[in-house]
Amino acid sequence: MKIRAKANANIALIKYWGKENEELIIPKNNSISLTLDALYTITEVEFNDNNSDVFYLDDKLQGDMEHEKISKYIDIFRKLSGINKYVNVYSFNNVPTAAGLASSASGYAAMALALNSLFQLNLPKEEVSKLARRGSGSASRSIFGGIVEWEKGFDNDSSKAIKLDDANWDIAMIILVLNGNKKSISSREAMRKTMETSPLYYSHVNHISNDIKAIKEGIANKDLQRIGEIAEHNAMRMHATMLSSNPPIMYFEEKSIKAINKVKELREKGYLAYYTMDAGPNVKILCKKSEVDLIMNELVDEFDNIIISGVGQDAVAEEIR
Ligand code: 2P0
Repeated sequence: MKIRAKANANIALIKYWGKENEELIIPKNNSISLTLDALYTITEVEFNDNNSDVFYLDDKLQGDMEHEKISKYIDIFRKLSGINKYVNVYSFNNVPTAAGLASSASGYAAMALALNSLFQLNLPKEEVSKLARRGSGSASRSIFGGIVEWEKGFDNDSSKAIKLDDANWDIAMIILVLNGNKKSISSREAMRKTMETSPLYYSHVNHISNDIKAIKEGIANKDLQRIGEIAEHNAMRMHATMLSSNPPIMYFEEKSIKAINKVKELREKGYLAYYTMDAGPNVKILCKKSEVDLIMNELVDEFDNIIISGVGQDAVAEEIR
């Protein structure tokens, strides 16, 4: 039996940054994201007759460290199912891996959903979201399409994602890929350092429940301006916690600042356009789907690697043989 799963990446509008529990990946705060159809991972899994797991990413056999990480992750499924078999994993990203374009989110979401079928757990999506979370926090949100909230919860069972809205309305995201290289500091390490050393961290976290409440009102009213303003402020506040870490953590590059200024210019021209940034220099623009073409006209002369994305659907898995 071979299972193929597909999960879309997501970009947070209210960011996850910092863990309450490192082992179980329980976050400090709730987060809210938009699932994107243009960025995704496809993962195929099958049992093998070896005595180890084998992991290929984009047709490349991965090194010892990656194998160790994936095996530890698959152990969760072996334990839950009581099936002590090893697995071949073949993952394909259509996203530059580890460049702040959420490849670990789609990666672990696809993996969790595929292993859920392979190990015959057949758990509902909400449960698979908890399993995806154990691989990478943001992966919990990629199990669902539309606009998704990861409820931080307080233990393994209560920390899970839920769908807030299908987002079947006039909303899209434009991604300015400014640097597709692997990032210098992983988000896992960066969030740990931020929590340990930034004097601003807790004041940021204390503000997040207000952001969540306000953005949910914006979502319920399909009010892109409200959603965008809150998302922009939340993202820059998160980056302020990184900049105030010791030593400072900075994902901004010159091109990121240029892109942010461009988004402000778009707003001055009357477009609804808002920027957000994650653990990498790339800038994502939240905008109306109906204005994507016009906004693209404004961007193409200045930026050469641009991805346009609509709203992604729930992750799916199927048996392929
Ligand atoms: C997010 N990021 O909410 C935030 C915003 C980056 C900035 O989730 O340690 O790869 O595997 O749980 O999920 C990136 O962190 O971290 C992330 P782990 P993850 O999208």
